[in-house]
Amino acid sequence: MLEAGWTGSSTVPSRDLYPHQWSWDSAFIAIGLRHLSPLRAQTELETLLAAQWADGRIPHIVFNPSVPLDAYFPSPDFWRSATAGRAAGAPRTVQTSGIVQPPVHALAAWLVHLADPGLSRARGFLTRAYPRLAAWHRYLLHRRDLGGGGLVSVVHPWEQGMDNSPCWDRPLSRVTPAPARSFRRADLDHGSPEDRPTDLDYGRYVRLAADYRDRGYADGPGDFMVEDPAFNALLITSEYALARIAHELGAAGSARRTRAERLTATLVERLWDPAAGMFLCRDVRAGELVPERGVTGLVPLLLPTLPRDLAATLVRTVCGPHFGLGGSTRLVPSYDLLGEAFDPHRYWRGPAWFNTSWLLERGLRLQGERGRADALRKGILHTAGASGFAEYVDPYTSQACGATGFGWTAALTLDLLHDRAAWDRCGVTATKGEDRR
Ligand code: 9WN
Repeated sequence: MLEAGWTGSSTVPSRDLYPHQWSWDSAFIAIGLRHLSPLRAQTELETLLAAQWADGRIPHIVFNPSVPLDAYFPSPDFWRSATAGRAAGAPRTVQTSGIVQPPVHALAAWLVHLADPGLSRARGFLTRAYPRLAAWHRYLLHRRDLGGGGLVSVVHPWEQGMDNSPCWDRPLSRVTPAPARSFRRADLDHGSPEDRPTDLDYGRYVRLAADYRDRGYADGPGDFMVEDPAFNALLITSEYALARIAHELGAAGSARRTRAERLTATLVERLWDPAAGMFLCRDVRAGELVPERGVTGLVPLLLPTLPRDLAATLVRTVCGPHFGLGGSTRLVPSYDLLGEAFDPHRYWRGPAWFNTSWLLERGLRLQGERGRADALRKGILHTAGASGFAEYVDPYTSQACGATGFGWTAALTLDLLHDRAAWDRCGVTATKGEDRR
């Protein structure tokens, strides 16, 4: 899979459905690839970083010029990065989208470095990556704090990566859909319509992206602005990784660690919902939390300075009736099993994904939940193989959905197979001692 998806400089998530380079896919793929070829894992991240915009953003897609325009929508001629993105500093030599995806990259870079520090030092991998990763975090923290409360907002559901989650339904309902005749979806050529987002949702995605493009990709208040728990938790995890990278390069990392701790406190302050027993998304435009339980709200389990009582509550929630882990489900569903919008097959509205389950396996382990982490690890390994390394699965039956031979499913399986203690040793999530409050 990882061989078949390798283009010579990066890996496609799926040859049919997603024939270009995707940002957070590449980070997850590099995390697995480092066990096969540290050089390829470094190259994967370097290719993505080479497409960074001058304002610091890392685009969510880097287009492969040899793939026909109609193979994926929205294609380069929709985003028009080189012209519409000129003021924001889009690269001239490569075509990209103009939105972003979750910042898993510094974490990936640190893990890739640890796989072969000698090679990494000889190639100057971290020396070259560090300024770009730092600029990426600066972009998010300075240009994307649209709510003014210290957290990053996403401006499109595709930015958060869980595109069709019911968490977006409310904020998306304010967006006027682009007319169906104004675009042609390519995803339905490969995926079953019952598994994919509806035409109405697609119309809204297109409208949001076109409006952003027509504003020259300038950041400011818009129709869709959401503070998302997973996006921000991954930024915090990557900030810890950047602290490690800075230290490796002989610089001080303590300011980054302090920032990561401060961001954790802000995340709790702005997104924790005691009644739900988990984190929720904040609809910045409406100034309120979205009352939907998505897997995104469990991802802060990854944070080492999460207060102990909140971590314990999150563990109860993931194993309780809303997510069923260890009871009715073996992998973590993307959305509330009891939610009105739950659908076991439709994109991000119920099925289980392997990247989020991998993140929660790491989070459970970090929080000292070894038995639960071991069981989830087993569930991921078994289901990945049995489903043909599916893109996602029915959370009850593990029936394969979407693409098979999917990039991050293969890569993260490899990572779990390789060394379950590697994460514990990587130091990204090391705590300052026993007191984590
Ligand atoms: C839009 C590539 C990407 C993943 C996302 C997943 C899906 C794209 C789509 O595929 O999104 O970016 O066309 O649906 O939701 O998480 O990065 O695998």
